[in-house]
Amino acid sequence: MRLFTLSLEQIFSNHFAVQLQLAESLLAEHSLEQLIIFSGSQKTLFRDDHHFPFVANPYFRRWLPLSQHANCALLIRPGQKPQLYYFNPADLWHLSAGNPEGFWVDCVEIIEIETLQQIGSDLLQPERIAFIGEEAALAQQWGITQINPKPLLAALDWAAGVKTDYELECLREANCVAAEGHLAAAEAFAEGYSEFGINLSYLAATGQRESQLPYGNIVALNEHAAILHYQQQSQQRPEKSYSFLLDAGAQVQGYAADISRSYVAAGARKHTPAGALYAELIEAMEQVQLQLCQQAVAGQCFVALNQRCHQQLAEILARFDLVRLTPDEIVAQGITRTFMPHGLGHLLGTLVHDAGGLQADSQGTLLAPPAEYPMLRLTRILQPGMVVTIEPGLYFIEPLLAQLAASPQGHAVNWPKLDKLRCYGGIRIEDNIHVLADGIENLTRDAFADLDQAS
Ligand SMILES: [Mn+2]
Repeated sequence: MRLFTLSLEQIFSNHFAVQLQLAESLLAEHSLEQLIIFSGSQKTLFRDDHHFPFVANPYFRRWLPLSQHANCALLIRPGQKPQLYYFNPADLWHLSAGNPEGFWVDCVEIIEIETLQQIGSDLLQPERIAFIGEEAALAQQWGITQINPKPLLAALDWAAGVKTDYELECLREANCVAAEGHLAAAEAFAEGYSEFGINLSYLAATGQRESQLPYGNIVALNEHAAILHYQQQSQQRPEKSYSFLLDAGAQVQGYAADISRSYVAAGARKHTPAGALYAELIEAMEQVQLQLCQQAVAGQCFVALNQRCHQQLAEILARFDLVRLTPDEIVAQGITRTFMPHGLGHLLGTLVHDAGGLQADSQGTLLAPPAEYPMLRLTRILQPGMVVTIEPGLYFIEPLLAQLAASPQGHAVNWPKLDKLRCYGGIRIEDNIHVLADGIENLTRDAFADLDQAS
């Protein structure tokens, strides 16, 4: 596994200073004295005493690498060192939070607490404090009225689109961890494992528990690959193996990787025309994906890039004789949307679908996606320092194919050919791209290349 190449203390303290400067200027702008960011509280199941897995909220994770720490609060007081209320009560049942230690501790003044009341009683002039977190009732108990003020969140979401060096390093490392998992999963697929078994191989290779993943792994064999967010993991090995789609990430210091790969089963590829065709489609989609990645440079409008993706998808549909129209006609008639109903990509950070992707400005003006592509999660112009996913797809989704068949465009589809692909489900290839002023850094391909060199 790759280690951080820069001193973490150094790049973290720079990152922290950037967050602090932004927060202080926003407080001044909004006539607020202080800002408190709460990590979150543990949630229990209804009428049960078991907890759901805890994950600190994404705003808190942007400040401190304490994803697993509930009931902590960061208090920003302009001109002074931020205070961290570090929840660390004696607990007979659970492992305690432990001594605060690591590369981040020097950036904050740490106050260890055993109850949350200790925070409330410390707060002066709560009416001049803004609270960020899910626990509105708690903030109200503390006398705070400015809870998750929209203009403040919009400004923070907007700024979070551009990553600091520390964040980039976390995202690189998350890609390295996820890439190891992807290689192990591909091997497990080749050996005929079930979805469940493939997922276990992935978790073991990445050293993550399921609750530490940034999102539930999508481990889809055969026709399951047509379900965009397929959430089950069958323990049955399918009778016949056609294809495998894996959309799985990793989390490092609270930052997410989000990687997808598609594979054809070796037997299907060798012995059936549909398998060979599906393999060629993966190859064609990979070429499209790589081209789109190269175009994710600063100044590029992501809506236009999404449009280009549909144009290229239409070329594939025409070239492989799946739709008997010209590429322009295929796009104009909306047919590509049947085969790729999701957007080309999204911002990536402490959230897998990072906030702020649909903002026109730091005030939070909505920049809605075009009506034809309502699922597009990113409409901004790309800037240096952004990290985005590029994830074109080509799926054979039963309900959408049924709609297409029943529509006037249905006659243009080469159904006999397409029908043979249904059991393959679909294709998605997804990399994480760091946008540069004059090019890109492909965090995902670099991570795979590192592993390749190491082996
Ligand atoms: Mn994604």
